[in-house]
Amino acid sequence: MSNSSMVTATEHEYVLVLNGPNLNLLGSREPGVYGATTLADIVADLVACARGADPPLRLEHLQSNHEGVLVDAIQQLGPGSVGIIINPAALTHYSIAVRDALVAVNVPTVEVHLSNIHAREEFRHHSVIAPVVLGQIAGLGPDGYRLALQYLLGRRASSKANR
Ligand code: CA2
Repeated sequence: MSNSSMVTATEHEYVLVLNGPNLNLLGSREPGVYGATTLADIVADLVACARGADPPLRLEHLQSNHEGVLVDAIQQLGPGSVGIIINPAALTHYSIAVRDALVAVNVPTVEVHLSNIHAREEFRHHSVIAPVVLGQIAGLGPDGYRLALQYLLGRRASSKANR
């Protein structure tokens, strides 16, 4: 098998990255809370990190301001993925629909928040998503996404080693 076809053989593997309402505004408003990095910057960093993995993998990214669109993405793209990285944004605090979709697909999932939701207003302290995911990273800014990806890559490597 040539090198290029070996790479192709692994490129069907992908991590699903989902971002919820208003995260399309990153970098343009409220830099004091959410920083100056745009969502495109965050995704570009994740794509580079995923490509540099051994073996490389793809990223499927979706940002939506609509709960049902995110639920559809979890249902349709979740089952074929290596794992899910999700910043549900405000949906974190009340979306039973997103939570139920994550439970239904049963894929390793990491919840990410740019800000430390536990140090902010009381209504942000509770996540309805946290109990059904592997873990939550909050307050580390854009690095949280990369750390989540590195974690999922490590999980993929150890699950392959144990086959
Ligand atoms: O810290 C996070 O990542 C959040 O998920 C962000 C959500 C917020 O509702 C969560 O409590 C914590 C808000 C995303 C809105 O993003 C904006 C970005 C720039 C300007 C305005 C909103």
